[in-house]
Amino acid sequence: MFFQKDIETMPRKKIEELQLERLKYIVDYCIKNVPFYAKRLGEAGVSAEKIKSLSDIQYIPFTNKSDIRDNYPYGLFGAPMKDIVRIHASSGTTGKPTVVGYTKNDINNWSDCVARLCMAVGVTGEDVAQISFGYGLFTGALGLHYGLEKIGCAVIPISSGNTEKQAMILKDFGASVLVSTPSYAMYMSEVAHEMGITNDELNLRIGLFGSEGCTNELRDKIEKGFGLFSTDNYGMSELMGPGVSGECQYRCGLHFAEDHFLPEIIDSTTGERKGEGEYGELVVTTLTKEGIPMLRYRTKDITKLTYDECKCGRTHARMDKVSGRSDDILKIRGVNVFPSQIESVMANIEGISPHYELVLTRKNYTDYLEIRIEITDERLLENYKKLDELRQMAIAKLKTVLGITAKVVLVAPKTIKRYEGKAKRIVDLRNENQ
Ligand code: DLL
Repeated sequence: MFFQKDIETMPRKKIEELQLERLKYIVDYCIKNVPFYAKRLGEAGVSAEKIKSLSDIQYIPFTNKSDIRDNYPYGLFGAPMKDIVRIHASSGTTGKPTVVGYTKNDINNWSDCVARLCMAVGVTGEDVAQISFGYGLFTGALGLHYGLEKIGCAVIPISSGNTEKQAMILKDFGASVLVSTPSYAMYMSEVAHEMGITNDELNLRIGLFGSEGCTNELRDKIEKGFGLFSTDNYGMSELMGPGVSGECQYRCGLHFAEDHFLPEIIDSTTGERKGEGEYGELVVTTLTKEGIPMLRYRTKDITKLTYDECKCGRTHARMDKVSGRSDDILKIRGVNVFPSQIESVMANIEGISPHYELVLTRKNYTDYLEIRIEITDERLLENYKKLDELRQMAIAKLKTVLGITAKVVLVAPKTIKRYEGKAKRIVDLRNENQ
């Protein structure tokens, strides 16, 4: 199903013409309305007139998160406060948050983009959607909320937290769509089953999961746990929030909203542009945003792009699931390891749950990785031989995939911390152990 079929299935050539026109417009808009960009683009010798083709984007300097922080809170806004109707911010773990603003047009475009990804997996106006993302400065909840309302869904704005109540409402209100992070959906299904709620008593059919990575293996477990079909959707506050890209029912890549965003892939070390199908850091230019336009924003997320038409008929570029963040790669004894690789290995071992934590330590200038992971059956703790066999098997499988030996610690069920939003799975103690 489509929300804006003409746009979503636009021939490639037309998309590129539209993007070129909008790229020129946004460069001009930035120069006229954001002093930071006027200076930067002036120094780089870039103006709208100089952009003759989409590849001329390479002459525009990158924008980094630090540029937004340095201009805290409103310095990069492109519209006066009288035209701003919403402010969000990303929860910076260190220092000040990254603040973003939206005009009425931005909110309208944002809800269109979200409505597209909801309809792409079959959400209709008959659905009842429980939004279990945290409402507030985080863009996840309100982003999905406006998009779902736009297609006529009945929205339950429960926010995150109080998981037993979430499970009760899920059942009593007959929610057919669940919106949350995948890790919270996993946790919620465990709690619901502990409360004696069976999938037959639920009306769930679709999960709209996003805001953090999720391997296909973990996705399968959540789908079985709740008896639903789910898609992954991607976004970030600096670009808009959710709605930047999302899967359709075929789940072969996340469709980019290319009429609003121009994606590129670069080598995160050299900044060189990479070709179709090559992995690298995603860089995005917003083509229509007025509140806080972004030119070549470095997302730090690692993925690749393809421009083939999808089986569903959509023609916009598709990005692969995010495999990690360029600043998230764990470099262990010289080997690059993505947490998602560890999750995939673990999910295929019988007897091990999807709840894990990666603890990094350093001794004598050497890095060590410890994987703490829950077993599914508590009784195994009394059978040392079996427990050790399971542990050895996990170590061997990890070694084959990662190329390094990790320490595996099997812990009792329900001892690893659960999260109601994005899960924090990495505990990095390396600087403390130095
Ligand atoms: O997480 C926006 C969002 C909300 C997207 C709800 C989808 C659903 P931020 O809090 O600014 O915004 O975090 C952005 O989260 O750079 C990625 O590293 C990560 N991320 C977001 N979606 C995905 C995803 C929202 N589907 C950062 N897969 C991004 C993997 C994701 N990582």
